[in-house]
Amino acid sequence: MDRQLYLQNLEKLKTNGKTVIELYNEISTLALECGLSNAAKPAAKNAYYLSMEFLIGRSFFNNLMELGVLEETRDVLAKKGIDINIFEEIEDAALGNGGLGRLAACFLDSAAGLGLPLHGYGIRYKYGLFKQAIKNGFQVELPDDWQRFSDPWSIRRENEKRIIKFADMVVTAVPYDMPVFGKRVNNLRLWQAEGSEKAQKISEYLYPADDTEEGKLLRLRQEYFFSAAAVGELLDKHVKQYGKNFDKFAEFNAIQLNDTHPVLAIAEFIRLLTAEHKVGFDDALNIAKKTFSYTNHTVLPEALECWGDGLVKKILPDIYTVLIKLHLRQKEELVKLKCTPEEVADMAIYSSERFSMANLALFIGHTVNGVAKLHTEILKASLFKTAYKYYPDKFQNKTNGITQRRWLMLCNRELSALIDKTIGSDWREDISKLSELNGHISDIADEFIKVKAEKKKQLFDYIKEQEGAELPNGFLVYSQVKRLHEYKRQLMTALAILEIYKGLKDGTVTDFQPSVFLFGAKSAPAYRRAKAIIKFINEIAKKVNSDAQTNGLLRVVFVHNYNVSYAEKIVAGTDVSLQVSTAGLEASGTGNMKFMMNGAVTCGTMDGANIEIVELAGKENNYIFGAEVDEIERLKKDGYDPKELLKANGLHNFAVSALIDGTFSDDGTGCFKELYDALTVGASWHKPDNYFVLHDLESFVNSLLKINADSKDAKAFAVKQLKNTANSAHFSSDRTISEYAKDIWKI
Ligand code: 26Q
Repeated sequence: MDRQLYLQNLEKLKTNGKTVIELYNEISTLALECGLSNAAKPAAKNAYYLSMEFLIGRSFFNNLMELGVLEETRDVLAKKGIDINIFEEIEDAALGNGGLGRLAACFLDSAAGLGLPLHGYGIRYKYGLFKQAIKNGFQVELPDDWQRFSDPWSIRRENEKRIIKFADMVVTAVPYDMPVFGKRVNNLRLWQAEGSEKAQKISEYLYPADDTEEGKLLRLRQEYFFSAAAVGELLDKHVKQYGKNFDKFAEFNAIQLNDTHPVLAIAEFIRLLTAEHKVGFDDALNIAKKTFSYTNHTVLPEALECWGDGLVKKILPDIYTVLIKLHLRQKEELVKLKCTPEEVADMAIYSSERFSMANLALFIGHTVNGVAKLHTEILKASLFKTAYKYYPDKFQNKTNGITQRRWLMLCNRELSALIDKTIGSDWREDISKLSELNGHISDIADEFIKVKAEKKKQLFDYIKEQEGAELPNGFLVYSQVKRLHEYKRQLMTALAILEIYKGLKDGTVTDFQPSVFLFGAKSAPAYRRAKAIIKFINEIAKKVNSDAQTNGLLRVVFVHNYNVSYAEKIVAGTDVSLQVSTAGLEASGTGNMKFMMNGAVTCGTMDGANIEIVELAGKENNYIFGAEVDEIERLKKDGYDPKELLKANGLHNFAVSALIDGTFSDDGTGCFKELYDALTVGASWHKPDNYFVLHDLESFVNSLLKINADSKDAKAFAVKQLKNTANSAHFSSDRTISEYAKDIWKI
């Protein structure tokens, strides 16, 4: 079916008496057929992105846009008396936790948009990332039953099932294909586990953690399940097409490992080649080395997965044998390279009874990449220092990106229209053209101010509907939306708000532009301090919002269920993007790029991609504060005493004391005291103020106030915001994916 036929069928569609869900399914199915009719010829060489997470969000609007029928659909439905926005009720597919999963979704979008053959492999979780409710200020997790509206964008492939064997059970992996539309139609294949009740459990839940080690056995099963299904299928396809000529496998296939989670794919690949296809171990190893590459997304060592030998031996005995062989072979190779025993231990695939997935990926991967310049430098200088010494040529940087189709064209039609009007619409095909805006910034500042005001109004309306909180027009919007983690320092923002609040009350902060601080964040359910921070922010919001003396100037809103669709509204309606991680700890960040593209200034530390953002958009158009990596290193080495700092700084002392002096209630849980202790004496084997919150707090508050003052000159401030949009093309995932395609996958 082509576009014309889709529109004819849509015109004919009977809508009377149908529910939103029925209409959603019928229109999606029509559009899917229209999209599939245009499927591309199979490419000679394909790349595959193996990822535990694909945080795709809502497909409806995005797919209609990619198929070039969104506006027409809007019009046809309007003629039938239906507002297309009713489909906002449709659940997001939240098959990911945060940055890593959303990046995977942006990459698929960009590859299809550019016509590059990149396909995804992952898990079709029955329940995605939990829905967050806030009860009494605390996070409560509710199941995310995203398929209850049915799933019209997926196609179950009954004939392409695979059998995955564990020592104690057999599981059927059933593929569901989600086409990815663009210049070509690519495929995201998600495997669903079927069979016994125990088997089905494998694809029941997404792990709602981004660093903890709970539920190890089930997670190991998940990782093996989808990795084995993917490489098994790729090898079978190869045999069908080219026979058992595996030397050519890497000429036709590139496999990217999204962090350590799918690294068992390497062991399974070698197991299949040697055991099933009778390839010698050396040959199998060499083929693997030409096929796999690995991306690291975090420097936190606890997030690099290791598997206990007992567990692996028990449920995956053949994989255990392959891993031990790989370990022995690696040792031989390292001895030949004249590594010291310490260096061998540091890079070992197997040590202290555990298998290190990162070390396996570093040994086999032909390429290893970080996700922003600073992050890649940190990998080379510390986390993977030894591997870098012996395999320097493997290391590359690939700074992250975001798809401008979802994160500008779809979520900000008004700004997109202003860009069209100013420089023409070529930027929609070639994002590098966005820089042409640089020549027109002061001419369009006034119009931009209007667009921003409109997007803010839409955001405030949505917040009113979702949260019941009414925000006055004209407020400056500061936003911090991302996973809740101590290193991301939402606690520092909370303390800064308290200091500003106090300043407004006692008159030390004057001439303040009315401002709202928006937060959105989910905490890993077992991460106690992160949950305490959510409660703390909610308590602050309650107090600040109900204070008649100041609530005309300062508001705080914690949105109760932050997700991709909420993000689309927040990034468009924000003035100031808060990216305040402890320097050295945020690998890249991608939210920072979404805000930048939509014309927000960044208030942030020299961390992750913030560095590249301000390099391109100009330091003078953004607000950088806080310790840089070198200083953090020095503070760690020489020691740092937050208690001294509190003694010397009354304002900080006031804000931190609010955790324990009865200003706020933690409902008797003691969780605020734990936050206080973490800042002052240390918690969980960490040093006091492990994330240097108090160290950076003063410069942070000054930065927030400077932004507030600068915003008074509306035009000058709009110019800064527009400079960010105009220079954001580099952070398109089109650029990132082109680099992967050229430098790593050779597709
Ligand atoms: C590890 C072990 C056990 C259970 C879970 C995990 C786990 C799960 C998810 C470890 C890490 C993650 C996710 C990490 C992540 O989202 N990292 C983010 O990746 C983005 C894309 O590259 C970056 O922009 C962010 O800076 C980085 O935090």
